[in-house]
Amino acid sequence: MQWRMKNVPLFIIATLLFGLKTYVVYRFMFDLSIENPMQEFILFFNPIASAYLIFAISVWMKPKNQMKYLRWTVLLGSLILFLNLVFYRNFTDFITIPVLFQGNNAADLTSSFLTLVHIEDLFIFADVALVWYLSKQKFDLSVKLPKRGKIAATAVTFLLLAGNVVLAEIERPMLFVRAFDREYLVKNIGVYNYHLYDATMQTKTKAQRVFADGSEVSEIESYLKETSPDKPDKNGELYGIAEDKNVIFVSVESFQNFLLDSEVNGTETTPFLNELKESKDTITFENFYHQTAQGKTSDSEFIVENSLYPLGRGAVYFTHAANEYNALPEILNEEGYETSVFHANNASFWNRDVMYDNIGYDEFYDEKSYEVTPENSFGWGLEDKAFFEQSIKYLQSQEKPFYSKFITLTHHFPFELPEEKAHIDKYDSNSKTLNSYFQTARYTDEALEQFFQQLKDAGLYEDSIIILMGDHYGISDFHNKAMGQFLGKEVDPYVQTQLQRVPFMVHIPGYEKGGVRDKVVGQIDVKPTLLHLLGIEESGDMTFGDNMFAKKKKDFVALRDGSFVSEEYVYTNEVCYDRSTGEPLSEAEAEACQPIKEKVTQELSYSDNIIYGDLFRFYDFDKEEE
Ligand code: GP9
Ligand code: MN
Repeated sequence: MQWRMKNVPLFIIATLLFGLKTYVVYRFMFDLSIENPMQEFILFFNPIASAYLIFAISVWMKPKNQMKYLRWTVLLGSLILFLNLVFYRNFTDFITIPVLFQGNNAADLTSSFLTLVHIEDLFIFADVALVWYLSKQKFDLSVKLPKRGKIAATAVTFLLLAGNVVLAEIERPMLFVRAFDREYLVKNIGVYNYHLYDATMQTKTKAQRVFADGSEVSEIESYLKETSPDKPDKNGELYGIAEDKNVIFVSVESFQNFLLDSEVNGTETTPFLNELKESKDTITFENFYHQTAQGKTSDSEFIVENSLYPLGRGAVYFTHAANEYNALPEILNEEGYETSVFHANNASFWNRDVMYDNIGYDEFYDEKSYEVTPENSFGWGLEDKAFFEQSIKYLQSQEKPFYSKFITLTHHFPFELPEEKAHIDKYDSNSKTLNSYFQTARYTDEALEQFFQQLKDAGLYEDSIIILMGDHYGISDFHNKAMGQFLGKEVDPYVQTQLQRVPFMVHIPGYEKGGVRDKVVGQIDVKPTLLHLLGIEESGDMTFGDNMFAKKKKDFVALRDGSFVSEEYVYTNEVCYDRSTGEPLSEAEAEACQPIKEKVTQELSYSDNIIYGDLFRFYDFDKEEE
């Protein structure tokens, strides 16, 4: 029998047309980065899977309804794609439900809508026209299947979807839990399924919020008052030393403490940071812990900005970006600071564009603010040296005093560096990751040295304080064998916990009494510490951390998995270690860890409740102290 259009049901035609169309739009009209053949395949596969999911439902309908359903869904789907494209042209991002309801975004879009629409966008509706045309013909393109046929057609939907999910998880493990970046989501599951995902997340968050009331807030407030009695500490050490100065905060990617003072084949890894550590105008905390979880850099940002803990699952920057916070940039804005972030990556990575907006940053200099060329980029993108160099002009344009956060990128897993840019040997072990780790760390050390010089040349140095902080570990426990070889000792859970220390340095030009401090502190303490140095009194704030210079400071640093470090103990994997010797304590001695362990569990859950219930909306941060 001769093949005729009439033999192919319309839902199959629509699937093919709509799927292929979507692929072409992803590939040629969006600007998605495709890094390998697997990504290319997923990008091709997911629109077909989504299209089939949408259209195959029609087999359960009456023939007449089938046509109607196909007509309207193909139109609706195309509209969704088109609106996302328009939104993308403006924001290099995809639409999310909360963003739709954010006044400024919508206003921004309506005013520029026409300039964002291109004539070739008509292509997005070509299949719509065809499906409408075919659906109105005399010959019948509907399907009449027996029940078994309907079930089989639906089973294919699940097979395709499962295939898509499996491929996405292989390409980007934990994609659905951690989310990372909307661009990753869209590349892996397509724009339609991405909207389903977004809606599910949104509903979940909303539901938790709805059931919360303000009753728990005062309990948390009393707990915090009790555990940190010295806040604010106006007569304390260094209060207001940086009053009215600019703050340049550098979040140094994947930088662990053990890099400082380390050597590879007799060459120092971080000569600049080592020198800084020894200098009189720098205070270094050698027992400073990162407290991040799955949200990695974004978690470290969240902790620093809010002095709240990150969530155990997912990235708060993604899951609770619309909450009420009393974040550092908001406080500083009120104090007359101009606040900004510099980071040469996609604005939507970790949902930063949305979160930054909510917590009050005045500007975000993302990838689009930089000139990225093949010569000055590799791995994750723009190299740190070019990043700092190109940032200076923007920094100069800031109104003083300013608070500017820089997030470096070169020293990021997999720590790759073009050979001619490496100024230290690779380490030699069974871990390629650890071997290269020193080279990119050295590169970033050089970039920081140049940055200090550039700040001096630009006349920005004298009136600023510069804070350097490692965001989280770079070498996971997967590399413990190689790490053990490097450290010359086995990496047991105690050592593993101690490896979570990252640099924290406060550089105050002209200060003479710097040095290394051994107090146990963490990222949770950064916000109160900064406000203390700037002489900003926030008596009504709710923070889980303390000013690091306070005499009476909370006596432990809690890690997100429930481990903790106190002056005397390190507790992890249910074992209590003597912090000074690293030896596990006997059962009787280990009792000493119990009360701290309880506090840690309590604190983490209080912090979680604040985030899940959006509890700060019930709290008045400006209320007068009684
Ligand atoms: C991405 C950069 C790295 O923009 O901050 O994020 P990470 O993978 O370290 O969380
Ligand atoms: Mn990071």
